Amino acid sequence: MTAPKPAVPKPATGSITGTVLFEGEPPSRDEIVRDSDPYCEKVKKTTEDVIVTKGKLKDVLVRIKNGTGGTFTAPTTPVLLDQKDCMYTPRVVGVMVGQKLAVRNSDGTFHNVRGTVGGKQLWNNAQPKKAADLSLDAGPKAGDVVDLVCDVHPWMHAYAVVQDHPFFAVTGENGAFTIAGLPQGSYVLEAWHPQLGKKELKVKIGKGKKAAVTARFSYKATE
Ligand SMILES: [Cu+2]
Repeated sequence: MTAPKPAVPKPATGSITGTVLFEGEPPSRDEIVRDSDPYCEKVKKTTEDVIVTKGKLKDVLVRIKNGTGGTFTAPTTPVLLDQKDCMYTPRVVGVMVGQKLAVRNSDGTFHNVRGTVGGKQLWNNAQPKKAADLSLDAGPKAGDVVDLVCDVHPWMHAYAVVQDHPFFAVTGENGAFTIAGLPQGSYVLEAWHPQLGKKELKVKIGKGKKAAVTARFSYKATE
């Protein structure tokens, strides 16, 4: 008997490209009262809970459902979260299980970085001005969402969403996302927004022209 030849894996070329829409009147973005810290108060900022530009929704993490993409190792490069003008930039990031979060303080003031998953604390670190970047472990398992807050500046809030695969993207102001390198197959595509919640779509990556799929999510304003 001859052993079957090991399959030579072909690079996967499937992709999902799409847009996240927000229909209706977006919530107003009020100025944040930041006079508890004179450094932060110098720059005016409005709430970033729901950012809609021309009907497109920012800060949506789009991914294929965890557990359906195969086995992948995390990149050794950390995901960078900056604290600038007393806000987190970006506000929503995707991270892989085992990947590090690098948290930077670009401000001339003191922050503390506290991370929780479902109310359980992962870490709590002081970060004075000019301190080195923090290297933090992201959530221990796929599906976790790490809430990052600063107890000095209670308006600061960021979210690190944990995946077991690299097939995710976060929308910018144009609401657009692209997920590339997907093998042929059927997937559940999930969209998650910190305030507006989760939505799902079924997508099928086929061969040839059918390997490039478009998808659209739509969130609606609540009455
Ligand atoms: Cu702070």
